[in-house]
Parts: sequence; C-alpha cells; structure tokens
Amino acid sequence: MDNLEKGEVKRLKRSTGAVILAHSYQPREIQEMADLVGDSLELSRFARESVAPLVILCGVRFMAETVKILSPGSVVRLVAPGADCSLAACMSGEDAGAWKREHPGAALVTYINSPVEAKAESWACCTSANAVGVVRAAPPGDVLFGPDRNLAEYAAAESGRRVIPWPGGCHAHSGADIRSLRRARAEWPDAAVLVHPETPPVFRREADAVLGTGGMIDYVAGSDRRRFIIGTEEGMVYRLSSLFPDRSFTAAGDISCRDMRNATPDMVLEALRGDDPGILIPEELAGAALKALERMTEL
Ligand code: CIZ
Repeated sequence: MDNLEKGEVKRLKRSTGAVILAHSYQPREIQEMADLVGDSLELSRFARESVAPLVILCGVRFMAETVKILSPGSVVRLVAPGADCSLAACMSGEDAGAWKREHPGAALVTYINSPVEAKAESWACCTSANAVGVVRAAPPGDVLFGPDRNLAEYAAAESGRRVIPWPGGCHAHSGADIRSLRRARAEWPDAAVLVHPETPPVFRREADAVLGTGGMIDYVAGSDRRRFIIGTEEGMVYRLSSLFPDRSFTAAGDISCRDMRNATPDMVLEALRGDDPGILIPEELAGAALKALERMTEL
C-alpha cells in the first residue's frame, strides 16, 4: 500500500468514524493497519463497549457475526468476502438443535468458531481462552461441546467434567504434523513450546503449555525464556514478534488458515468505501445468540 492509499485509509476512517479490528491470525500487513488486534474474546469485549458506527472486521465470518450481535448499532463489514471458517462449517444450527434433542438435560457449549444459528441453540459460547472455565461452570450433567473435538477433549481433561464432543475440527490445526514440532524442538532445544488446544492431542502432550492466542501473549510476557515454538496459525508468530521484539519465535510447522490469509490492505480500503450494509442477522436469531455470548463474557 503506497503513501497515497495509506492517507486515503486515514481520511476514510476519520470521515466514517470506522475502527479496524483484526484477529491475531491475520497477515502482517493487516495487523499493522488495525486499531485493535486480538483474539475473539478481546474483539467481542471491544464490540460490547463500542459505539463505532462502522467496524471493519479483518478475520472470518463468525467473528464479524459476533461483533454485529454484540454491537448491533454498528455497520460491520467483513473485509474478505467469503472468508468462512472450516471449523464453523462443521456444525450447523440444525445439527446443534438435533444434538440437544438426542441428549435432553445436557448443556450445549459452543465454541466461538461456529455459525450464529448454532450459538442461538447454546447454553453458552466460549473461546479457547475460557473454554475450560465455561465447561466447569455448566449446569450439572453432561456437557455437549462443539464443533471442535480437540478443544472439547482438552476442556474435559482440564475441567473434570463429562464432555461429549462434536466430531469437528479446524483444517489447519487438526492437520498439523507433530514431526514439524519435533524438528523445531531439535533445532531450538531451549525454547518453550506453546500449542493451541485445537491441535491434535499429541501436540498437547509434547507442549510446555496449551493456550489460546491471548494466553500465549501472557505466557511470553511472564516467561524468562528467549525462544518460543508456536503451535497455532502462523499469523500469531508475527503478532508475538511485534509485541516482543527482544524474543525469538518460530512456527511449529505449517499451520496456515487459507481464510485468514486472504485479506489484503486493498480490501480494507474497499470496505471503508461504499455503502455496503455489512453483516445482517435477523433480530430473533441475534437475540438468542446474544444470550449465549453474554453468558460467555459474564463467565
Ligand atoms: O479465540 C479465538 O479468537 C480463536 C479462534 C483462537 C484463539 O486462540 O485466539
């Protein structure tokens, strides 16, 4: 993006009152132009407090839907049209409803990486940052957890609750190859290995810590290690490197989300222009999903 276009972004932001939100998995050039970079929980908290008339969301569809539900007065535009999450696509609202009917009395906890229709069926939502706490706080009895099976198993192990997982997974995390992590560890034997709970169980067993992206930032901030091997989407390696320029980070293999990688600065400029009404969600559906999201933010 040249200086002229950068100036145009600034001018449009001023004239529209827009804020640019980016997930930590976004490409470097997008993170660099964002007003806030964070995980879904941070973006949700920001949205809940926000009075911005226009939100430019650099991430995938479920994140834009979540921001719209929490900030219904804002126009929320998803920067990369068609940026869907392969994990969210694993469990529809109909799937969630039918699953609940098969397990009467169980509480459904839905990972934030899910469509709004599935959230609307849920007792509560969670992110990777608070999945264990939300499962722990669920009403007595079985907990249905979807759509990510690896995160469900992790939350079950950490909370001690009986969790029934939905058989879904993130194409990038669940396809991660443990041999890449072992190679990185052989090259950097002094490094701390931080992995995301969406990775397969073998990653969790070989890691120093299992954390969402927000937890990874806190871990590095409180650690005296100099080098870190990061087992999550590759955008996080840039995020950590920019926050901690005196430390070194490397990826634990090729964990790359095609939908997170396709946003470009030109798309941000395009989203700032024009009169696209952005994400629209029927009121009743948004209201039902809001209850599950509010329970998550309260917990
Ligand atoms: O919570 C999120 O935003 C996701 C999808 C992952 C993470 O750990 O940040």
